[in-house]
Amino acid sequence: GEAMCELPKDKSDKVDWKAVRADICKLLEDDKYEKEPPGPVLVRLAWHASGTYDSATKTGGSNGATMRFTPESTDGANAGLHIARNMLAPIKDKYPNVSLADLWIFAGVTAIEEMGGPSIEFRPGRTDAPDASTVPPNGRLPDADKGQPNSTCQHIRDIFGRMGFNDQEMVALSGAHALGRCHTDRSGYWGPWTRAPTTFSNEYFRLLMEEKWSPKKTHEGKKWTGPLQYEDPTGELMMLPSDIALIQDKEFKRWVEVYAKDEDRFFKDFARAFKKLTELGVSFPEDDNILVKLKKLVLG
Ligand code: DDH
Repeated sequence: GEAMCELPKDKSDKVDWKAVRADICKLLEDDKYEKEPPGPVLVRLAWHASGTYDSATKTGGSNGATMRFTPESTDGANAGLHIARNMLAPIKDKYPNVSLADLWIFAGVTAIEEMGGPSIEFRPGRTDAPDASTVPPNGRLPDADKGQPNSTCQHIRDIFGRMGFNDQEMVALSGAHALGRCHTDRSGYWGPWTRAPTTFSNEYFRLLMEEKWSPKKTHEGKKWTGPLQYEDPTGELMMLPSDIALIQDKEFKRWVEVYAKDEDRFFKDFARAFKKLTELGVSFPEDDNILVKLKKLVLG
């Protein structure tokens, strides 16, 4: 009968997600972080937890919360993300039925929405790997200057293609750089992309199209000795070589133009792509239920 087809209920069924959300919102507004609100780094945590996915081997991705383990925790690309993980630890303690893997993604999604971005459908169901046996190898996340000067676009396509994204999705996802900033002690780069780094908008695309970007030469009156990055004429805003690559490639630039002109379109495409990103390699109970029902239909 019907009961036999029912799968064991996930622990996340017992979670009051509204209450979890309220606690994430409290964190986002905590005066303790007045200087640098947590929203952007929480988005980056969700993205880096997910961006290790390899569609060929079906390894990596947000399931497992493997960034707790080495070598992933020490991947240079993840420098500074312990800050985001530590911020969320008390919320995990308060809601033991929430997996860390779900919490990292839910925090990112909540942060995007609270910073004025699109609503993104969130589905719980990720589980935490008990040990390091499923940790993906380091080096799967994009590098801001790999392939300079001629094959940065190839690098972007290699990395995001491996996850299963097309050009349009790659550009849409890059729009997250409306948020946050680079920290010299994390990535070696410096500065924010936009003047409103805690507001989710299409500002990143508008700045890419409208500003004149040139290699950064000085910083606070001294010679810039960091890696190649670009600055606007005021020197206050920045772009990475991988950001500039999006206006150097005809196919990428087409989408930069679309999103610079049409914020609604950007929000729609970003929401879809971010959901896809954060669900790579995750199997949800409801998907399994559909399979069980289909099998029942076919096999009787
Ligand atoms: Fe990013 N990103 N990112 N990024 N990212 C950095 C910061 C932030 C690249 C490099 C960097 C995405 C794509 C790329 C966010 C979201 C997303 C920093 C600075 C570097 C470097 C880190 C630091 O110093 O603190 C590169 C390269 C790519 C690429 O596509 C080629 C994507 C797809 C997203 C996303 O969310 C979908 C956010 C948010 C930040 C700001 C973090 C902060 O602390 O502020």
